[in-house]
Amino acid sequence: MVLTKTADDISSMRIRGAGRIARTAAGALQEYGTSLDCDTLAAFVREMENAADILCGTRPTAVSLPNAVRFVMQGVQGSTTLEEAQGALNKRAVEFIRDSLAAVGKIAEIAARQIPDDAVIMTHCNSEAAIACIIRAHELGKVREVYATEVRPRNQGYITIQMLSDAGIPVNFIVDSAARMFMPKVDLVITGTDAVTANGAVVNKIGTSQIALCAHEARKPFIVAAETYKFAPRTILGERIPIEYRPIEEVIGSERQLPAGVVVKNPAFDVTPPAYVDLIVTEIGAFAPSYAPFVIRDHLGWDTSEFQKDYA
Ligand code: RUB
Repeated sequence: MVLTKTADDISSMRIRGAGRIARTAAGALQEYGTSLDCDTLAAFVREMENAADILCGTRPTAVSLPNAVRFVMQGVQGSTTLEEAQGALNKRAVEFIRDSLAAVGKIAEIAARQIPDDAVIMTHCNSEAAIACIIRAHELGKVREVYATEVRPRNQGYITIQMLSDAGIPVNFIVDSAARMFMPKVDLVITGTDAVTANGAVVNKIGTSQIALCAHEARKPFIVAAETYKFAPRTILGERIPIEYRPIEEVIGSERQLPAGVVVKNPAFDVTPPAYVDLIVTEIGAFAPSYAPFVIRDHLGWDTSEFQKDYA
């Protein structure tokens, strides 16, 4: 079944990166809804809610996933007839995917203005939003070279260096632990994000916070490229972003024997405090991390009374 396959592709990271995960989930909901043969609105909503739960359970950290699912499902849940629900599902899925892709272009345009001429840029992990910013700056003739990290244990850095090389950008490929050594050579750091919390903290690939710390120490701007659907509404009520821990085989490989009692830990993400983030660039503008609650309240349109009932 397409839905189960998509869920598996996301949890196994064949589909990865917060934006792509979100668009894939929206598309999977649309496809699943189209394949359903329900007689009543209630049955359709029930099936769709189950599908939404399956998708949201695949990766816990990227808030883009529940935000995308919620956006699409609002159309289904707010309908009064089966036909209306099916129409709303299609419309909202198409809208989400279109706006998500457009957001990346707008972010790139805004962020490129922040990049000085002859810039040396560091990036971490593989973020389509961050890479779009670098490529746009390169098109404007502003990029001298990029330092891209390897990103242990899943090595997303290889995808990044391929994308940058394909765009004709000179790349230095470094191991994650070399970030501080090369920080004096860079003008700024750009990463993407899986979630921005209400206090402006940035949750991104493990190692991001170390790089942000190094950038802070070296007085280099740390810029985050974030579509507004990467902001985490429920953090307004104090909820924390769950950090995904992945299988230890990703770190040690299946063949390596460890001494008895050694515990391997493999967190996939970490949290960069707002104090180390200079600018968050979204499709609605570039601002300080302290603006995060306003994005959640005013732009995402989350009314806290909507989920107050969970805490009643
Ligand atoms: C990917 C990652 C990316 C963000 C943003 O982690 O941390 O920086 O998801 O990416 P993983 P994008 O490889 O574990 O999914 O800008 O493409 O949404």
